[in-house]
Amino acid sequence: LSGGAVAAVDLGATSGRVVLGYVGHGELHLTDVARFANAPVRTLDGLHWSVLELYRDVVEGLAAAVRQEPQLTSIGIDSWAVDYALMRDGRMLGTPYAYRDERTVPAVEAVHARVPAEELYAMNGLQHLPFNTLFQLEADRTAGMLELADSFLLLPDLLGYWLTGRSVAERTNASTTGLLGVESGDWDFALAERLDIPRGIFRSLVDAGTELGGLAASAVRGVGPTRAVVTTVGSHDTASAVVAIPASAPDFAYISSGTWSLVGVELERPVLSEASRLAGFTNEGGVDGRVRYLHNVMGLWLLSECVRDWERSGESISLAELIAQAGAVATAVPVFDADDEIFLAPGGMVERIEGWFAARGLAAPASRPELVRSILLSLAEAYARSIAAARELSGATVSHVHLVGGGSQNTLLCQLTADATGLPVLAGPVEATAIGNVLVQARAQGLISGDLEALRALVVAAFPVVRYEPRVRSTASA
Ligand code: LFR
Repeated sequence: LSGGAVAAVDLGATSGRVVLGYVGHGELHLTDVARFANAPVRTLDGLHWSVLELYRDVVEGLAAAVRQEPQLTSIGIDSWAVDYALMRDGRMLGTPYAYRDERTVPAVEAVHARVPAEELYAMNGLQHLPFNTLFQLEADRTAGMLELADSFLLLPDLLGYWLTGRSVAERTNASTTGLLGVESGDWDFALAERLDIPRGIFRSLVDAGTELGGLAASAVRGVGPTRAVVTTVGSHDTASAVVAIPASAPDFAYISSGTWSLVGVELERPVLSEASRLAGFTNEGGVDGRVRYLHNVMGLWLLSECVRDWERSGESISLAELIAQAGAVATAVPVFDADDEIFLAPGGMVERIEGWFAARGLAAPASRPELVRSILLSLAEAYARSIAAARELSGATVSHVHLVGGGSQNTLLCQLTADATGLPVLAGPVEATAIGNVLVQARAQGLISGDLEALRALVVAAFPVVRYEPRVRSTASA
């Protein structure tokens, strides 16, 4: 084992980053090389990702990484899940849609008419989310776009293809399409056939930790000469985040808290019971064949969309100040269902939250600090519900909660989560996704070795957590 430097490209729904990771000789540290904004663009035909802009930002970030670290050995890419580009003869057909686009509303019905939700769950093990790739592909099919395509590439696979010329389907992210067999871990061609999705559009699956190769000449023109190769990682951001949970014992639940909050446990085997389906639990594919048994909670999206509303009216908002004010609220605030699908689409979030209370004849939070506190409390309660359900449905033992990602810096959210779950919350690292990305490619390149527990031991040593004790014992801990 030699030690060395790798670059993690980590793309989120609101921002992306390129990070250098130094790994080996017992060392693990990260430094930021580039950060850039990301936001969907609404055009006449819906909500899209500006993927060319993203690719340019990635290439510029990698150029900076290579300048800073000429001995860079590897590059890994992760992003949010489910979204993809349709391709033909290696060219992108049109601009990828963003998963919050509403075009899948009729597609969900059309898919369920062919394959009932119960049957789908038995095959793909996924929580029903209207934006899962199979519903998006149905929308493309009815729009006549699918028949033009010879393949589809999930976004990290698209960027990997543009960098190297090799097109594959990395398995953790493929597990979010709804077209991967939950038991087999392979494309479910029988399901695809029932949905009139042609077999030919599926690329070969590869595991996280597969070397794709060096940069294509077109990429070298932007990045500069480098010996670095592109290596697949858990290209679903949540899969990378779960790799980097600083766990030293197996009895933990996790919350990967960013735009979304992904709440659950790690399992060896999927849980496919009817109760699990009804509770909205997903069995996504993890690195090293683990199962990410979790529930999607709406997440800090609720807060960031409110902030966007306020900023739209010309105010400049300090998030830290907002949270401090919410922390100082001494009265009880009302709680809403942070899982409600009405919060999925962008825009008008303050109104939608107020509308949620109004529709039930309840009083909405009376002031802005109360609204912010209500959002965080509603999230914490949704976390507690999901953790309780995950334990019950899977039989997993849970003695503490790891909270990673952006939300781990929100001290109020962490404390409310400890209170609501009745369990100690260990917060951090904030950059879990980038760390998981770094570790998996570093292992594939022989800079480190070991199973996920060994990788997590490196995170424990390098990134101290902040511990929050529950202030009130709730029954959830019983
Ligand atoms: C988190 C995430 C979730 C996925 C959602 C949409 O960033 O990847 O895991 O359900 O985004 O892709």
